[in-house]
Amino acid sequence: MSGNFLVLVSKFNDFITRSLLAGAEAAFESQGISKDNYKIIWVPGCFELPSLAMEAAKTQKFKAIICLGAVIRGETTHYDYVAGECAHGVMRVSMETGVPTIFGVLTTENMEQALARCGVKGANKGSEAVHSALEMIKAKNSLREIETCL
Ligand code: INI
Repeated sequence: MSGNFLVLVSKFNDFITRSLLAGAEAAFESQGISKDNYKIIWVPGCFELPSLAMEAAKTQKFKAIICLGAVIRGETTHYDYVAGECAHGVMRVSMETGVPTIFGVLTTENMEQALARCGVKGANKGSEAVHSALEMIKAKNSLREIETCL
């Protein structure tokens, strides 16, 4: 599947998010999607993912938008605000624009849990996010086909 995909990546916890991005890029490659077919933009933290995703989605120039980040619980309630707003915002982008916008964001209690989910060879939320994007594009196409038969 070719076309324009946008990958937004959070710089916060970049030790983790760089691995998520590597997983995403490997997933694109495994699906025959070359680097020409996707763009990558870094944002400061997960809190900033939805606003840029919304701006991008509104252009209707992207088949899907993949948001990658890692929110790791600290000692304050900051985690809840960042993770909650990010999840809510990403869903809002999908719902309001119709552009599949994928929540490839780890929300974990600690660094160990995050490391276990960003392995380049094992479980990798970045890789899963790309597969979710492709599935959503296919699902949308199926819906369009059904609609034309009604
Ligand atoms: N951003 C993250 O992506 N992950 C975190 O774990 C995190 N924590 O825990 O603070 C985080 N905070 C920064 C936030 O996303 C914004 O960049 C910042 O608040 C400026 O708006």
